[in-house]
Amino acid sequence: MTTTRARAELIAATVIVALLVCGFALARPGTADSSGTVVGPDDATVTLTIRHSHFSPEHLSVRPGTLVRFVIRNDDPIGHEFIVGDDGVHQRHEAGTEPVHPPRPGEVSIAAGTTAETTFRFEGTTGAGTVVYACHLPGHFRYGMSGTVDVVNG
Ligand SMILES: [Cu+2]
Repeated sequence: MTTTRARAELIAATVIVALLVCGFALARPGTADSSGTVVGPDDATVTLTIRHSHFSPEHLSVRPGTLVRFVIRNDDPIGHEFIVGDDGVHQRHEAGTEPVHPPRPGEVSIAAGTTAETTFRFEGTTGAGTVVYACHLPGHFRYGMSGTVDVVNG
């Protein structure tokens, strides 16, 4: 009888620990994937992969005000860049002639086979909206090397 009770208590304790671990994993901020996870409002890290001149994932959702650290792994045998920002930023880079970018918030070059990172804060002042990230090396944006970030309230 004592053994049965002890076993029942052990099972109950195991279930509680399992639930706590699952709850922690679900509530844990700072991670994101392409499955529709909303990043933020706490600071977060998003990992992007470049392959065949495309970003993966190509879509993210972020809460306003979130500071996102982008870690971008370039699996291609050629260099790329990661530029995130408003329309003006993209127009400047698409028309620009900078072959390599010094590290600026939201702008980084990623040499072939390397990983680079940059941070960007998605401000909430304009409310909900869409922010684009892209590579503006010649022809890459037109080829489809871009993605979108939905800045979502709530
Ligand atoms: Cu590119």
